[in-house]
Amino acid sequence: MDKNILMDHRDEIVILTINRPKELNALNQATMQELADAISLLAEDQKVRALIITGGGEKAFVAGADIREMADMDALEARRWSRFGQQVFSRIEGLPYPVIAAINGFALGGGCELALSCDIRIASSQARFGQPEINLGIIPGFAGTQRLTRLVGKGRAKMLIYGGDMINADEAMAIGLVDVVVAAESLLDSAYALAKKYAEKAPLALAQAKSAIDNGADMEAEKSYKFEAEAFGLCFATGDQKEGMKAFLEKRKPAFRGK
Ligand code: CO8
Repeated sequence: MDKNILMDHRDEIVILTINRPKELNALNQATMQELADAISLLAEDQKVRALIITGGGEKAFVAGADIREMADMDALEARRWSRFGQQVFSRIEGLPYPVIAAINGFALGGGCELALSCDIRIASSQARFGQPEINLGIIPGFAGTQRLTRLVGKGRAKMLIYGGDMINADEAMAIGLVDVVVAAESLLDSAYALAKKYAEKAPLALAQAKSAIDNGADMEAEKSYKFEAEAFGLCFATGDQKEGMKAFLEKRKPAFRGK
């Protein structure tokens, strides 16, 4: 069987490639299952400090869920498929370290939704974004109606979802859908440099920051401040906090150990 997900471990950073280039990396159920299995392995791996997700080949990050496979689904199958994809993407979002989408081409439908489940989106200037589901008579089903709205606001999410048009990388940057745009040839190096930078920080503190930002966003303000205070307090139960502050006072670089 072809392997549709490739994983390249480079020290403490993993580059995960969705690799069905002939189908523009469209997510069929077999690929989604492979992705789920890969994420389970990554969630268990104590050595990983950052994950980069990208697409195989020149043209696409991921051009969506596999239309050929969905064409004959009934409503129950479609709902099951939607829930499965949502759960896999939520597990990506919940990984306790930074996840960077390195968007090398088309990020459409489920591909845009995959990018939305990552912490940070770096796009090649050749990338194209969109939620074209409406053109197929459906709506985004891997949490795109929710994550896109939270990220870019209702009006812009509705324009993308109602219109089904593609936008380029600069337009995506202007609405906050991507965080950085770089030349195609430097995409992976830029993503790797960012991953490396984060990997050198205190991993437990970084995980608490991620949890506070992601969980707090859905809470009422005062509750989210309390949540932050809990996360802040937890940092003081780590050796890394002692080391970070001691190193500052001793005017040296901290040596974080993730403990
Ligand atoms: N699914 C299946 N196959 C695809 C997909 C896809 N999403 N995208 C591209 N392909 C295939 C093409 O069929 C083609 O295959 P073949 O060579 O066998 O004909 C091959 O990839 C190359 O594609 P094109 O020849 O079309 O390449 P172009 O450069 O001409 O066009 C586009 C590139 C513009 C990206 C075009 O391929 C396209 O419009 N693709 C579909 C994009 C799309 O509509 N995506 C959204 C899909 S729906 C979705 O993602 C819903 C997610 C939530 C699911 C919830 C569960 C119910």
